[in-house]
Amino acid sequence: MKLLITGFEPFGSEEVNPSYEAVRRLPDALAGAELAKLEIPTVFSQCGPALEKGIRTHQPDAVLCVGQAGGQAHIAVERVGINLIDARIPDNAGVQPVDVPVRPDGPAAYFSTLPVKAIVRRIRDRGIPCRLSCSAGTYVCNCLLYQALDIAALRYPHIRAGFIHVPFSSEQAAAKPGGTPSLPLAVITQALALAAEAIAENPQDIHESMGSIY
Ligand code: PCA
Repeated sequence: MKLLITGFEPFGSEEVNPSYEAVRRLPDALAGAELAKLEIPTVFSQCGPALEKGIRTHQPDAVLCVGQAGGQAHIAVERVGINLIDARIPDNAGVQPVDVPVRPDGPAAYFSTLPVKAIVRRIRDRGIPCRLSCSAGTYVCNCLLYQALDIAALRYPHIRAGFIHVPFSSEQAAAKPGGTPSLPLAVITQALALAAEAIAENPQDIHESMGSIY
């Protein structure tokens, strides 16, 4: 199985993005999966085309996009991408769209087609905090998740796709106020490797309760 795994370039006031820092530290192959890695611009108009170019180049069986969710203390496996952009800050091209669709006339939302619960279970079983999430927000990460699923639905129906948000790395948080949630970069990298293995091993998702009431 070939997995295209992507991380984002730094954005906002950050000098690194732990998503790509972890992605680029992954091996080129691990249990059952060959990995192709790609850095994606944190730009609304460029992220989808950059991903589709990577799909054309690498012809993967599955796509896992990864982004930074500063302020969270856990790995978040995203379940849904929505057709909405509402940017809190400008993207790296200086553009800040508010209340516009990712694709006009596109469906309201897509569910991740990765085995999201199998990924959560595998990461948690190794003692790394991880949760299933029902919202990837309304910034560039959700925009990329939506487009990954849209591209797959329209042009690459055999490709499974989805998204994981990771916290600040501890190395990055060291320069921030005390108490800023983070995980060491090595742990984030290990979590992504476990996610890749879960994707390779689970053509179908597992079924166990992971819902939330908020
Ligand atoms: N995180 C942002 C965009 C790029 C990234 O790494 C987000 O959560 O939307």
